[in-house]
Amino acid sequence: KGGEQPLTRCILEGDPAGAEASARALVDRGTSPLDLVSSWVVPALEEVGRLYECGDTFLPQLLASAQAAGGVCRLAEELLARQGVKQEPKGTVVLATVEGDLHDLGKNVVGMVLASHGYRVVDLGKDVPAERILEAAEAERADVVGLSALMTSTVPQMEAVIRGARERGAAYRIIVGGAAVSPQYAESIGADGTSSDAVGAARLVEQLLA
Ligand code: B1M
Repeated sequence: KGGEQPLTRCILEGDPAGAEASARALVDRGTSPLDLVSSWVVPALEEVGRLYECGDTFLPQLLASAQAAGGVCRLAEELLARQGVKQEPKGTVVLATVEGDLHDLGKNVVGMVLASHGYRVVDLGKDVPAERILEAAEAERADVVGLSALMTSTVPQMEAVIRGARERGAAYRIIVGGAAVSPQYAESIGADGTSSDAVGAARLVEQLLA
């Protein structure tokens, strides 16, 4: 959507307070929490990423933009939690960004969309070692484990988790995603599926658990 929206501008400029105020204004005018993230935050971050890749913006600005976007995501999560998905959860999804990788904005969006689709989401955070993911998956009786990685240097960690799960004879499914993951790569490491966006991830989980 248009670059004139104050929320887009505040994320691009890395202004967390302004971003939150603009997000609240959008919600007051009827924007749903999920729409806030998918229609405004994700496109703004994509633009930030494009500027960074072109060398038109630098790491400190990137960090500030990520903070502004993260604040809006937390607000959306709070609003979603307040709306409350009351029915019995359709299943449990354990989510993590793999070890060595600090990129968690995309994973957080995936978590939000899954929660809004009625799943219990156990989010282990970012930079999570394979062993911890495997232990949590067992302890939480996961139906699906979702792994996110944004860097070519960290995607091999996904393979480590999948190998560990197979060695343990785990019954849960494992899906992978994030900008550094291609469908070919997902297939080559034996993942049960991949998706390039959060709504696709929720659809994938529904298919796997059908
Ligand atoms: Co970094 N970073 N970063 N970064 N960063 C990338 C990933 C990079 C591609 C930028 C670039 O150089 N071109 C590059 C990786 C290069 C590579 O390996 N190929 C990179 C680098 C190099 C780095 C540092 C090394 C920079 C440095 O320090 N010199 C450093 C590494 C830190 C580390 O992890 N150890 C670093 C740091 C950071 C920040 C902390 C500043 C910040 C992250 C803040 C945070 O996440 N809390 C950051 C950001 C913001 C980016 C870019 C610009 C944007 C990522 C983002 O949040 N996108 C990114 C460039 C890019 O991707 N174009 C870049 C928005 C988000 C909503 O999308 O995460 O793709 P995304 O998630 C999507 C889908 O991928 C999918 O659904 C989401 C919603 O639609 N998805 C899944 C994600 N996970 C999924 C899981 C699923 C299914 C779908 O199933 C389980």
